[in-house]
Amino acid sequence: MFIVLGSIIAIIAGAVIGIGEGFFKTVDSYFRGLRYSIHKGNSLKTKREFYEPAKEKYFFYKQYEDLNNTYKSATSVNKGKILVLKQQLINGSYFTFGRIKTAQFIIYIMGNILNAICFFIHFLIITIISIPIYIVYFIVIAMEKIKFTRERIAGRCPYCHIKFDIPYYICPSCEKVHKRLEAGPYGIMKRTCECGEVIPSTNFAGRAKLRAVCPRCSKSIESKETSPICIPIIGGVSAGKTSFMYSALNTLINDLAKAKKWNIRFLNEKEELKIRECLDTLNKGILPRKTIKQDTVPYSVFINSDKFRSEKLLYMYDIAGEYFDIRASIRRHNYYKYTDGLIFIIDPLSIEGVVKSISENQEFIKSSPSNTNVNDLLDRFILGLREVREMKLNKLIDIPVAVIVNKMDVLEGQENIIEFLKDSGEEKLIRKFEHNFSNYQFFSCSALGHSSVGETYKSQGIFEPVEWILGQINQDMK
Ligand SMILES: Nc1nc2c(ncn2[C@@H]2O[C@H](COP(=O)(O)OP(=O)(O)O)[C@@H](O)[C@H]2O)c(=O)[nH]1
Ligand SMILES: [Mg+2]
Ligand SMILES: [Zn+2]
Ligand SMILES: [Zn+2]
Repeated sequence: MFIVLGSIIAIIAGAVIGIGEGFFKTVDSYFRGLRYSIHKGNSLKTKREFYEPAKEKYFFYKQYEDLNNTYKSATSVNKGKILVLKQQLINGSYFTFGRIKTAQFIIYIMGNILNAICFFIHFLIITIISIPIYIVYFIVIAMEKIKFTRERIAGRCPYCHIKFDIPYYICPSCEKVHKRLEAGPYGIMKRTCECGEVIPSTNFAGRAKLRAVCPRCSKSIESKETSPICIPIIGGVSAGKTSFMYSALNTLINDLAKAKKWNIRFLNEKEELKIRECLDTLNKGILPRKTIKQDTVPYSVFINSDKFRSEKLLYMYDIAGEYFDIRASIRRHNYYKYTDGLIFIIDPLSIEGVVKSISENQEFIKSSPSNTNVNDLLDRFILGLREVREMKLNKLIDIPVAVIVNKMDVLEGQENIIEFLKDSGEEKLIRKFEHNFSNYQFFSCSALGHSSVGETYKSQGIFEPVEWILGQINQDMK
């Protein structure tokens, strides 16, 4: 009887001590959890999704990862304490039994409650600090998104022709590549590169001033986050595509820009030299050399005006005529996916109905008539374009097309180009445009104005199609 009573008293006495011990032991668990979990370095999320060579900000992802880990660690610390107590139980007295069981119970209950409370306080503190950061973050990304959409800012690689939102940017100090230089876990308006250099990470902060490369081919990208306008020039071999492009650039730089009060700026010195050389070629009366297949690097100029929302970067693609001989090679050209307008050059000297009437003419022979059948070429091109843009046959393609009949100096006295084509038996060609494009217009021009070498060029009818196509592509340019 006394033994039982003694045991009960011992257990109760143990339990009283155990309560204190339990309380005492639970107090520091959360803080130990904190110590185990909070450490420098990157969050798992950025390691998985970004992996940029930059220093991560604590208050973006990491603070919540640390919160979770702290809670988990604190729970484990409590479990550990319960286990340690269990080991003391072996061969223990009633007193020890009462003390340990109670302490374990208290740790179990109080530990969880205390952890939950600490978790909540911890959560509140980091959330109060984080909210303003997230608000700024969302405002910044929304403003950038709005700017990019409104001003139609995008990236195009002039070499491998992929499109992207922003290119890869290079740290000016250590040359490390930042693949996603945008507001995020590394900073909102700016970030610190691994090397310590602070670099802007938004358009507003001046990111576009940094050196950039194409995400796919790593070639240098100089488009500077402007609004691209891509216009390929389509037509058979010797139709006069290159001649037209030179003339179009000349007209744009010297006449159109003046008439519309646009400012023209070159991409870089190399591009300026290339374009100036073309214009020189024209003025000296040298015929353009044959375009080779490797040449599909566009000619590009920046166009700006007070009226524009943003500067535009015009890319004109002078494509070798052979590319249109096979549909598969049309399909392979990525830029058709994002083409803003098309210039389709027709050589009237390749039209059967025309050839019959003037084949004796000396000028005709000198003007290297294209020997590509323009109808077949157009069929292949339209099919290829539909394939690239994944468009059904019954839907009209909504890219504006300037259909330009070139070399009109050889065929004098033709006022109305549509009538001329009809009279030459090419009504079907007109129908093909009508049945496939929702916005097209016919023009006639003479890209060189002559066919003989040595004469300075006197182009005719270049201004109108260039003005028209730019105006159709972008309201700003009307
Ligand atoms: N008469 C005349 N001939 C032209 C004109 N434009 C181009 N040509 C002739 O067409 C040839 C091919 O021109 P090019 O621009 O190289 O054609 P591409 O193969 O389509 O790029 C030139 O060498 C000229 O002989 C033009 O306006 N008038
Ligand atoms: Mg050419
Ligand atoms: Zn590229
Ligand atoms: Zn760096």
